[in-house]
Amino acid sequence: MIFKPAALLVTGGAGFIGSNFIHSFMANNHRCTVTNLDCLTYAGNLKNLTALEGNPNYRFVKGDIGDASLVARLLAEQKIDAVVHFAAESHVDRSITGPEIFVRTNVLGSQVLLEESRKHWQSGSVADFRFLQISTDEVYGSLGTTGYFTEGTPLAPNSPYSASKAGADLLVRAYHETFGMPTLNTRCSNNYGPYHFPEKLIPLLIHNIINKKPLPVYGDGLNIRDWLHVRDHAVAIETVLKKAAPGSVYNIGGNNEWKNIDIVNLVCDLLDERLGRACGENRTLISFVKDRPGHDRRYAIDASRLKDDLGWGPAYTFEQGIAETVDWYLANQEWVAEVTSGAYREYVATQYGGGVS
Ligand code: NAD
Ligand code: TDX
Repeated sequence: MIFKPAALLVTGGAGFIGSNFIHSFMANNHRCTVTNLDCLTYAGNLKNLTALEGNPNYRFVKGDIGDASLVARLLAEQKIDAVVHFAAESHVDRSITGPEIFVRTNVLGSQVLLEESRKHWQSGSVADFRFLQISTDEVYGSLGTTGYFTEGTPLAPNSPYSASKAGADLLVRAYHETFGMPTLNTRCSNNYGPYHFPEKLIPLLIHNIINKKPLPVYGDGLNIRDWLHVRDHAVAIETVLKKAAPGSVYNIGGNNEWKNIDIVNLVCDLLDERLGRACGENRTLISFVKDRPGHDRRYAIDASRLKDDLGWGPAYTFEQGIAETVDWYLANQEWVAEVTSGAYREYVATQYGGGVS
């Protein structure tokens, strides 16, 4: 049976994947309202959502997922029947230099959201309900040269980031097992595409190449990531939300493994052509640097359950998706410049009276 939500609470919708999801979901679901709860950390950018300003079905609320009374009020007032939970600290390198906020947001914040959702669902004020936890393949740890992560792979996170995401996943599981709460959990591979914060590999490469800055490659550059276009991820989330049985876990991935150094070379070569530079010029910017501590060697997702059960598959080929992404960043250099200069924070301040943390 298809679940048709009427009122979504999206957390972290001003970030990279959350904002892409809101655009995609609202384009496909004209009758559903979307409340976007985001506290606007450095990674939250309302410029990602300017196209929705004035849309009567969309509402932005600046607030923290750890604020129980705010969450309870939104769930009740908006008659929320589905929570799609993206809000998180998401950068592995930051979790190594400052793990505390990762536990606070990703574990404790998720627990508050779960607990308030449980009370709201048990109050019976909505006919049906789903809580969808957006997780990551990183909770499974690292692979050797062969094999894939399946939904049955034991959780073995290696970074404070992935440990905090695994903590939230286990709480989601516990709320389903203990209270029978209709939870869902998706674990996706690395995303790329528009609105990606330029601390992450692909947008960092594009930005640095344009500005002829060094391209830091960690370790030997032979770590492998499995890349998926963010819009394919958005459609997969919508599919799971509507079609998956409560309590289920789904991997999401595009069967698209790349060694980091091959991605770096590819983006260099695409931009040689786009920027009219000599063939091979951008590759001279590559700089091998000290490795990330605990750097997972390889991720590879087996997403066959999602395809077999719910019929989802990626629409983008990587060649098309990466070329479009490079072109998006070239066409939106103002967005990148505002992020790197910090000017996007001023835009937030003009909307919220300077009360930006
Ligand atoms: P992001 O860092 O771009 O965005 C995170 C958003 O959450 C920001 O808008 C931020 O302001 C908001 N936020 C942070 N703490 C909050 C709090 N306490 N209350 C309310 N809002 C808060 O992250 P992203 O890359 O879009 O990732 C979104 C989700 O998807 C995360 O849960 C992440 O673990 C997961 N994920 C990401 C990837 C990827 O490749 N980026 C892959 C798989 C899963
Ligand atoms: O400057 C860099 N140089 C480099 O070699 C950066 C930023 C990264 N890397 C490497 C580390 C990784 O092997 O590139 C790979 C990708 O790095 P990130 O973009 O930082 O992503 P990753 O650590 O793989 O995690 C991402 O995918 C899974 C997201 O940030 C997570 O939120 C998601 O859960």
